[in-house]
Amino acid sequence: CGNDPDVKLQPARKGQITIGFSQIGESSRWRAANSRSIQDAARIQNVKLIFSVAGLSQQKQIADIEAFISQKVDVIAFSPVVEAGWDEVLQHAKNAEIPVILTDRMIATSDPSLYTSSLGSDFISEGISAAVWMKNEFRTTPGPVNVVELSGTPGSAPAVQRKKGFQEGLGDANKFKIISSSTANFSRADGKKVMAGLLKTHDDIDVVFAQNDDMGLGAMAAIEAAGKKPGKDIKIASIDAIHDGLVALENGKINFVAECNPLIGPQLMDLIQDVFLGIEVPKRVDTRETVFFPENVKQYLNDREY
Ligand code: GYE
Repeated sequence: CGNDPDVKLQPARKGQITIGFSQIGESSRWRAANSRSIQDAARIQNVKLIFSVAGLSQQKQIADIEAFISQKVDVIAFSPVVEAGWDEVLQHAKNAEIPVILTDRMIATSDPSLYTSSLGSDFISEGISAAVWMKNEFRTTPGPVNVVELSGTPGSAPAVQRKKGFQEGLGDANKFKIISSSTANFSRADGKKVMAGLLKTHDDIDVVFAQNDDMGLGAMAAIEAAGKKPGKDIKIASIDAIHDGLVALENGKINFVAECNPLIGPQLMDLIQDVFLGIEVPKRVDTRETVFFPENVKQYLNDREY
């Protein structure tokens, strides 16, 4: 394969790589761990990292990426806060011949040539895992089983795809009734507020599907405040596997957690090195993750730093 005359070699670049990374915000332990992983990996690889944080604003992310283009960085990487609305700025990067790597979250575009590769979790299978757990957990319950979904940032890839995966996983198991699906913005405080409201209007909630641990932990607190037992009277499934989520799982207050791994720095740096050298990279790289139950969580808890 090495001597295929049709393979066009990119000019190999030399020297230190400069990358511009635009982070969504620093709103949670998951996100902070994600930022730290990228910063640590850059340091280890001696990559110059220009790191900006957008406070959950797409407008700010676009401005940050435009700034990276003006600074002529070698590679741009970013975690897009929402899926839609990136074509224009990515076209600017393409015109400037700066490769773009999407991390963690995906974009929706009709032109996949606007990015070189994407690296992140399979949000659809995370949603499917939660549904499969639920079908198992309630297999002897005749139903209906009343489900409340707490979803993440509207229009973001994890919110859209986890919902899709969850529905796909439930399939035609129509004893499950999603009686409410509301956003709590991936936030613990919002999860608590939204769940408290739902508990006032519904006295028959059986289970919560929280699209991340923070919202699940917020729901857990609201259920306790309403005098019910989370994990027993109302069960909870969530996604991420941050330390607090795993502790709640061990205590039986959350029943199931699908992992979404934020520690993608080393994989990102590997991709960037290849892209910089002109080595062809896969269009999609999945992060590896697992699922947790009360029975298998203990051994993982001590090592969980975020
Ligand atoms: O699940 C959530 C965070 O984009 C996958 O963002 C990430 C999600 C993660 O706010 O906790």
